Amino acid sequence: MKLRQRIQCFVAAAMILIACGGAASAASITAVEGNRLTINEGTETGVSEGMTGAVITEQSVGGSVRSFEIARFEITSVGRTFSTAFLIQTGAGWTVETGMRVSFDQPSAPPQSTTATLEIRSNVSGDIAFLDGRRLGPTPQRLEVEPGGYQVRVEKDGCEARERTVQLAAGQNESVRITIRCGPTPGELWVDPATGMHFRYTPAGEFEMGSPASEPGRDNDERQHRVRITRGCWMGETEVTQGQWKAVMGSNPSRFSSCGADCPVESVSWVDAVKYANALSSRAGLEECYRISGNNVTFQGLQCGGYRLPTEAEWEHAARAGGRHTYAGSDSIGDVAWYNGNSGSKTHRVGTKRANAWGLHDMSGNVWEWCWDWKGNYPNGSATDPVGPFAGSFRVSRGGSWYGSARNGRSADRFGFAPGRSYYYLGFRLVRTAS
Ligand SMILES: [Ca+2]
Ligand SMILES: [Ca+2]
Repeated sequence: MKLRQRIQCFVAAAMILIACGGAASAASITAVEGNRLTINEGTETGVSEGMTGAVITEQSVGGSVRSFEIARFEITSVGRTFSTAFLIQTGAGWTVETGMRVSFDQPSAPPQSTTATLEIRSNVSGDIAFLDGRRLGPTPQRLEVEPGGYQVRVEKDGCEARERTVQLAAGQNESVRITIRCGPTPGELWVDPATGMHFRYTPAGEFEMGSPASEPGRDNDERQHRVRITRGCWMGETEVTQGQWKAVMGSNPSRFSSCGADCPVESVSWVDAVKYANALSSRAGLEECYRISGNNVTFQGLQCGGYRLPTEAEWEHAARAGGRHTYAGSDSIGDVAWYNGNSGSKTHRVGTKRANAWGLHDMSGNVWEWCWDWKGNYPNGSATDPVGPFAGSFRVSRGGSWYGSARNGRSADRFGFAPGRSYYYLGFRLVRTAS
């Protein structure tokens, strides 16, 4: 039994020699001097200092040749040829001689890595990677971690965050690529195929609604407070034009009809405006956002997929477009607005003043714009998707007009008109919740 074990050991050792690149049969002792051996193999065999092995001899046993280990050695130095110090073990009466073969024990495995390497990639730039909720920074990320299970998460504003679980073993080198789906980029253009009207993407986000106490010309109904808008929207690139109104409603109520089809429609009441929104939704095959019964209008809510008036908060969020300018896109009103200082007492073609950062024109000036909300006081504290009070006397209007002063063109300014009335400096723009 003991014999068989030794033979098996030799066979295993011979295979290692081959794996090391040397020929097993050629590894034999070329010189014996005291307790030092010289073996006819050099560094190219893959042997190295510290390795151990055995001296082998062969003997005929019962008609077949068998190998026996007769002594052990440890390699103390390696040269072109190398010497070994060997441990004399001659219990079986063997003497180590030149020509005897040697075998090597399985070389000790290279030191095992106790950590794993994790690489995190994604399909977008400007994102943030998290590992078990810990913020790492933008991808790609490469880090050494303890073996175990991890939650990898990638987030980006305007995108659906995604996460994945990875299981890592010691020494593992794992690359995780997370694909996140992003919505349109802020300011991206969408053209309604049914009407040809232009809309710009306004992303979900938080902003300071209202004006700082230091803002010249502010009114006391502009208390600054934090507002969160949870839905991205398609906001009209301009005010609704006379041409767009006439195409749907068949007539043109505008005082400044001689200004032309590209000038904003005005002299439309709030009730007219919501009727137009419903008519346009119907034409585009979208859900109608208002139930209209006489002057009684019920809003289907911000999840409605059709055209509607922006809420006052959506309007100001879009006007500010992530910035802090006094007017929509500038601190100098003449850059972005037709107001009483430059209008020549009339409306102007839409889109002839500079757009704000989200591609929206005439948010300040040209015509006031109806919003959904009843005019009321801002809430105490922050708000999420506010839609204004349940009831009131005036519907909010925003942005000032050709007729109004610069202070009415401020992004924070608020005004209100009775919903059944119409004025030649008051129009609107439409918005649609992005799906
Ligand atoms: Ca305007
Ligand atoms: Ca005001």
